[in-house]
Amino acid sequence: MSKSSIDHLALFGGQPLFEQTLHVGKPNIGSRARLFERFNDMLDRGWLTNNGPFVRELEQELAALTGARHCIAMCNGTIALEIAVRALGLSGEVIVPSFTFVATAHCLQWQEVTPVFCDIKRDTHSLDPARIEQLITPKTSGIIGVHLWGKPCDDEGLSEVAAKHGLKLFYDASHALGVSHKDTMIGNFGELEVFSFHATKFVNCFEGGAIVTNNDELAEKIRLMKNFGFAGLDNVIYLGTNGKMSEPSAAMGLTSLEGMDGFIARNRANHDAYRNALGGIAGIRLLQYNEAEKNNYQYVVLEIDEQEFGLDRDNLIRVLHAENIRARRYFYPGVHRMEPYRTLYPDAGKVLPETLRIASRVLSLPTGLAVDEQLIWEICALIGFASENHVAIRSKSEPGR
Ligand code: T4K
Repeated sequence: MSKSSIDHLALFGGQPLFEQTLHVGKPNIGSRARLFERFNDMLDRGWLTNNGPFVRELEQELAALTGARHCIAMCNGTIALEIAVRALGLSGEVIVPSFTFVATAHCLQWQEVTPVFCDIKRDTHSLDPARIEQLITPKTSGIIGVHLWGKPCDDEGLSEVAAKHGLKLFYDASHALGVSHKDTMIGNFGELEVFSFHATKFVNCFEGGAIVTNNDELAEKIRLMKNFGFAGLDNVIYLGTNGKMSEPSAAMGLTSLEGMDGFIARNRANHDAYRNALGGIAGIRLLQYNEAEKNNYQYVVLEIDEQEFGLDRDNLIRVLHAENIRARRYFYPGVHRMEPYRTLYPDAGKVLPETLRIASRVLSLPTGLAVDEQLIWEICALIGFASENHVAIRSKSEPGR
């Protein structure tokens, strides 16, 4: 159903465009038959966790996919980040973006290491190496870059600053499975890289994560740390935790990986469809991927310029949500404006102008198997309609403005 008058908008009492809610990240299941086959194998074997055969197979598959020497599967991406911080011996202060999922900072603060928030680049939404040096103090021990939206960080720039100041550098690659940078797969940059396989990631383990590294010694240490520090049956040699991935999670991960090429093809087709359908609408920038590299296209990210579009991002979100399109304001408002950071570091925002600008403009749209070209045209037609009718929408939703 298309809208020909603003009274047809669900925001003003009209019928929603979609009966069923469209989410940004509906899980990709892959082949149910293969998944249940794996569950049956697992139950027959009676081996449910603790470095089981599915976990080992998943680790091999991920190492092969990334080309890295070691992959250690974990119960989720957040624990993997915490273990990475611990294994690298980070302490004092670590430089991170504020424009990321909160876990990137929590993995530090949880261990009483101070996250120092650094601004990002306008074009990539990832750490700006040029702004790092001014934040370095004698307490700084490392940098965590985030390949946000699956767009690789400026590794050259970050490595240079890290090397110059003797800092450890690693990456939160939660969004970047299957992505390459300068023809090298993500998984091979920094000291190590961390993936997340949460249900909403395009390859998922229900809950899951992994650390990938080319450093043999580090890999050994991480393996021990995620298993309480056990080096043998009765022999604990490190302070460790329980970061193990279970067999059902690995079974899901293997099944999901088998479907990966298909998921990427669909995400890519969706991204192309959004680009075509949004092309004529002023004030919208669709974040692009570098077509010379491998991408997973798992996020469709828009920046809304209020002046040109007519509505600000939050007003557009209200229109979309009413029509059952659950667009998200990832990663608003920026981690430095969430607790405990806003209380602990109230001045952090002073050096984050780009973060504040982007956080007020960004929105993610539904993609994956839940949408197709037809749905995308309908979503984009609605966005175009909202822009064309911005004056009426604003006066009806904010009388007096
Ligand atoms: N670093 C970065 C950069 C990250 O993005 C993340 C996680 C991490 C670290 C930490 O990794 P993990 O410890 O999570 O492995 C979601 C995910 O929970 C989170 O994993 C992810 N990033 C973040 C970007 O997104 P929410 O708060 O958006 O989740 P939720 O429950 O609102 O789900 C999103 C949409 O998906 C909803 O509209 C509903 C739909 N959905 C969700 C689930 C769980 C489904 O349709 N089915 C489902 O099973 O955080």
